[in-house]
Amino acid sequence: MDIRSDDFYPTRLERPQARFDRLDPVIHSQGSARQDGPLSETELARYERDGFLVFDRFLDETTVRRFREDLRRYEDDEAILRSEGTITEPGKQEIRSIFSIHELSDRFDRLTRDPRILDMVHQLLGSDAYIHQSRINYKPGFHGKGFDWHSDFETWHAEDGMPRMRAVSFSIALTDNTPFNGPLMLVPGSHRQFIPCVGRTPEDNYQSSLKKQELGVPSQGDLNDMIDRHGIQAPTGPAGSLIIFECNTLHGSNANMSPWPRSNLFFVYNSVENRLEAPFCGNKSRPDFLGSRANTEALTPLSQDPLTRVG
Ligand code: 6CS
Ligand code: FE
Repeated sequence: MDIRSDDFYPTRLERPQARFDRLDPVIHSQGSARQDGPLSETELARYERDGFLVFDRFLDETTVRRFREDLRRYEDDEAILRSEGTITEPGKQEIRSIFSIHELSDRFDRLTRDPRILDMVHQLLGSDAYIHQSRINYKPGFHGKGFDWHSDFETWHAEDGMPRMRAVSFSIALTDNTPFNGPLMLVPGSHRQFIPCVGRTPEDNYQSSLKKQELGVPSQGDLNDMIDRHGIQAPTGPAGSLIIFECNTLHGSNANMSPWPRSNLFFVYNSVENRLEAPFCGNKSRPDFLGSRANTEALTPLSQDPLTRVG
């Protein structure tokens, strides 16, 4: 397949290619707009350096408990279990991920427009934003499988046609994340380079990749260099903690061998100036629950406290 002239990050290639420095800024707001938001200059500089930020107890216990109760209801909801956006663990009926969670639940939808979150999103992306993807990753005790090392941007670029690195993930822990239940691991500083990956993408790759990702995974040589140089961090913390990570930060997680389940909520915000194009791997677009095309209006912050309303 020929590489498109508007493809700044060629990947899924026939032959290995060297990694290269990203062509996009990490923080997109410029001039005085950089200071216009809740993140301090120290936090912004850390995000620029590491590609992620951690806030302990971002949501209080009562709020997290309500979200967790919602989760428990979804596990018994036949319609949700059967929906295309619900992914089960390989070879099992246990839930691995539920996508498009903000379209299933009013409470999650309101959280996407919480001004405390959206103000940070705007400060980082330097524009209005919309939800590109939302999901809950479950990791049941004993059975929860891991996620191999990857950059989300690599997949969103190749399989969804996200043109540039101008998106950010907000991950809120709905259970405690401990060293034992397969917490998110990140490679600090990895967001500054793009790693082209080898291998042509089959149509409907997502049907297997969401259970176990085989393509869009960097070579062991690249991973070795990057991780040797930068190390690994696995922020742990109580339920309610927030991790903000840049779309190109390498991350993964181990299986959950502990008896304690681990669930994290993810909202991915994309800049309205970075809406999806045709997938750069040349395939047809993935369904909307993975990469939103239908609903890309700029989100507006809710004025009342979005979480205290009963619903
Ligand atoms: O394919 C995707 O879009 C998803 N896959 C992974 C492993 N991480 C990000 C994203 O949810
Ligand atoms: Fe990911």
